[in-house]
Parts: sequence; structure tokens; C-alpha cells
Amino acid sequence: MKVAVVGATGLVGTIILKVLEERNFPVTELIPVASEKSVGNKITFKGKSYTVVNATTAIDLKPAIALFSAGGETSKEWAPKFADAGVMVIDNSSAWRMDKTKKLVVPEINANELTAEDKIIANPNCSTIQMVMALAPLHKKYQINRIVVSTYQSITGTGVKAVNQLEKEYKNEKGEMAYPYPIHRNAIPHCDVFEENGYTKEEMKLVNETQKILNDKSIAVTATAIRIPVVGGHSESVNLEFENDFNENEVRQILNETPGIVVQDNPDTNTYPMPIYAEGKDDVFVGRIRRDYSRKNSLNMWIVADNLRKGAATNAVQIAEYLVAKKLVN
Ligand code: 2RA
Repeated sequence: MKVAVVGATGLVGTIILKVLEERNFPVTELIPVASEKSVGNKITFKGKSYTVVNATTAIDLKPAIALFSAGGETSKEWAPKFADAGVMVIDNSSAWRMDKTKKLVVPEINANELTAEDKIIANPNCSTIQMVMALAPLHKKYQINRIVVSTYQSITGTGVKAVNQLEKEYKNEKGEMAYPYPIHRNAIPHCDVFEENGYTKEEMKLVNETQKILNDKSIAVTATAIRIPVVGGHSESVNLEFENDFNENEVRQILNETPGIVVQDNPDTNTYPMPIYAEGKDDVFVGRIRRDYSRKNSLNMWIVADNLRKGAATNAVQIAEYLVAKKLVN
């Protein structure tokens, strides 16, 4: 199968290529796509060298699937052009996520909604993916009424510029700033841009995307997204209020039995998820599961995942795997 990776030279694009190789996705020909400044560069994939091309050339090469991770503007312009050429697009930007005509997919939760007519499929935001992975089975069992989430997000979510800023600050050197403030020895309560309502786009993604993926606008969600000087993954402190009461061990059992979830939860042995150990893995790790005694039918938990993998690249490749498995793509 001819597969295009649009944004192949970026942080997530590079991980998409790695995941495609690791999972032995049936790529017969890779079409790495990037901006004009990278056209002509070479990329090695499965031991073979490929030349980076621009989007126009990529369409002419007729890929079956195009995995996009090139920002919202590029997706808005080029995803429809790829789709009009018969290519199934899986887009990692926020461009199409809240479009009523587009599916927003975490394969373990709602891949079954996909049809061959879905030519542009939206990959949810990283912090949303890891949260709904844990919440979907609990919503099904206990009906979630309210979610209060605080995220502690890796700088890799911002990209190479942020990683460079932290490295420079760590060495006490001056460099390009990805954030309005130092990130070393700091926590910045500002992920993405502020909206009129005082929340950031990142926080509103957690609200809107969660309701869309769980297909339930009655779920009340409020979020605070924090950037911290960590590289391995995003962490989330989540407080849930259910319609129905629950049993904590039953919650652990439900999560343990959910594909893609690993429960790490034993205070006696200091066992709980941490980004340093989640890095490079595709699972979503859940721990610190405990009743919130201050409120009826309420539960606290801690959720950690590698934001570049299950939060982006792996989820996108899993969508592509679903399309192939269900013969929704030629
Ligand atoms: C972030 N989730 O972490 C956003 C985009 N990757 O910055």
C-alpha cells in the first residue's frame, strides 16, 4: 500500500514513521511529504531511502492513505485535495476534529463508526486521547456526569523549539523561546492560546473532544492545562463524578481488562504511572485510583501516556490499521 506521511520531518511525523515500521504496517511505497525547504531530503524507512516531496507531487503519486501531522493550516488546505483525489486522510491537527461531518476517532472506543466514505478522519488531541481511553469504559459502566481534569503536559507537545528552549535553559544559555516564560524549574499554566472565555484552546479541546468521542454532550467537563519541563509524556489528574456508585476494585478490574490500558496502582509499593517510564510506550497508564470522599459517586485517578505515541502517532496508525483490517481502504 502506498502511504503518504505529510509532515514526515516533524517530531510527530518522525514517530509516525517509527510506529509504521514497528507495527509492520503494509507499506509498499512510502511518500514522505514536507514543506518546500525539505523537498529533496532523504528519509530512510524499512531500510530503503525515500526522497521528500511536496504535497502536489504526493497526490500525483496516488497514495491510498495519507497520515497528516503538519499543522492546522496545512491540513485545512491539503486534506481536502488529498481526499478529492481518493486518498483517505488521517489528520493529527485540530483542523477537522470538531467538524460535524468528520469522525474523531480513538480506535479502542469508536473506530466502528468509520465507513469507506470517511475520507478525512480526525485524530484527537493527545491529552484527550489518553483521558478518554480510561474514561470510556467507566462511562459505559457508571455514566460520567462530570470531569474535572488538570494536565501536566510534556514540552514535546509544543515541538522541537520547546525541547531546545528547555535544553538551553538547563545549560543556562540563551536561546529561542517557545514559551513566554522560562520552562526550566517552572510550570506554565498556558498550553496553546487563550480563548475569549479565559480558557486555553488546549483546555477547550479536552471539553469538546471528550464529549464528541464519548458521544455525550451531557458530560460536564472543566480543564486546566499546565506545561511542565518533562519530555516523556503527559500526566493528568482526573476527578470523575458518576451517576451511579462504583467499587474501586471493580474500577481497577474494568480498566485492567480494557485494551491499551495498564493499571499501575499500589501505594504500598510506590506503584503509580510516571512519564519517565511511559515514554516510548503505546499504553495509557492509570493509577492513584481512589474514591473522592468529598463528593457522592466520585473518583480520583492519575493518567499518564506518551503524548507523541498513543497521543498522536500510534493512535493515527491504529486508525489506518482499522481501515485496512475492515477493507475500508484499497
Ligand atoms: C500540546 N496537545 O501538548 C498539544 C499539541 N500537541 O501542546
